[in-house]
Amino acid sequence: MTMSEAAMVRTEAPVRAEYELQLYYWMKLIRGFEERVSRLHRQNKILGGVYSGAGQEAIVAGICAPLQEGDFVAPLHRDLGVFLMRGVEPKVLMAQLMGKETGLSRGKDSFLHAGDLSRGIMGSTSMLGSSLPVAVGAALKFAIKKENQIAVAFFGEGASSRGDVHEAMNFAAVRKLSVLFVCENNRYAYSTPLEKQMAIDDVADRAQAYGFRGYVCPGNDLLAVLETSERVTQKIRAGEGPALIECKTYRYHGHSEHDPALYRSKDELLKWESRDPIQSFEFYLEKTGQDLRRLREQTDQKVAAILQEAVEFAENSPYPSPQEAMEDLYATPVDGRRS
Ligand SMILES: Cc1ncc(C[n+]2csc(CCOP(=O)(O)OP(=O)(O)O)c2C)c(N)n1
Repeated sequence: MTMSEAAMVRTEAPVRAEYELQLYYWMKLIRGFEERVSRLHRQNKILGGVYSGAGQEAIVAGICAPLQEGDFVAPLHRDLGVFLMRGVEPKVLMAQLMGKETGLSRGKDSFLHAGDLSRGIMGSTSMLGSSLPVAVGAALKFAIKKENQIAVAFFGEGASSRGDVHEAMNFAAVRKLSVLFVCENNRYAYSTPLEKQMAIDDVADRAQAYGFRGYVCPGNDLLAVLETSERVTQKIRAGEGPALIECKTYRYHGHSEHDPALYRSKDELLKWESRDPIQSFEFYLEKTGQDLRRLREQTDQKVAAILQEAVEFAENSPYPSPQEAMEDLYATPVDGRRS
């Protein structure tokens, strides 16, 4: 069963249990992928920077789970899990990260600006917050064409202090567009702690100023994120206009793999690691009667096999030919002429 099929029938109890197991698998796959990429980065096999989202998997899984085919997503630089959950094959994503011809941009870029418009995944630019107006534009298209899809824009609390973010939220509210803004508040924007760039506690409070609802939820708690995103996406799809979900979380690694994150204490990291999204969800699954040891073993084996295949595929893929540098630079005119 695909994620969106499961989402449609998720209210029936046995299906719901199956759905939760699938989300467990997704979180494990995303964590495994993140950790493998960090290792490959140390082996100098990854093109460009690596911005690990380890520790933030419950947000990606919980927000993406109720999405449907045709919805639009604008992920953050830390969201490779969004690519996986929206259907990009792990091996293609790995090839993208290694700059290989078989990757999404056929070797022209690192992960940072990767996108896949065939799956409604917007590639971000380096400017923080710049993808939010694009997501709002996608929602404007849905409104004009009377399509019942939604656009999801992920951003960090650091980006929330940027002008683009405010313009995007204001416009989305004025036009009552179907946009879900998702703030992954991991307490640091590079080395800048929350308190040094925001005079309020919750980014979600900002929504009210534009005329829509902001929700705060514990971002390491998959069930809490899921419950909020299911409820809120339903409202958005029903035409109630935009909403903001702020998920409180923490990134385990530094801003990127070259950042040892000496600006935060070991104690702080330890506290957040003790609220690990995967372990917390395992605790829940065990309480619901799952044989956790078996489940963990099976899932780890499945994830390891997928990752192995992805790495082998990417490593064995060629780098692009020089000619490739001249391809896909401009949109092909409708009549097919290039001049
Ligand atoms: C407009 C702009 N300013 C600064 C930067 C440099 N920069 C890249 S990521 C980052 C921190 C982002 O923090 P946040 O938005 O909270 O997301 P996080 O990385 O914590 O997930 C900064 C300052 C940038 N890319 N764009």
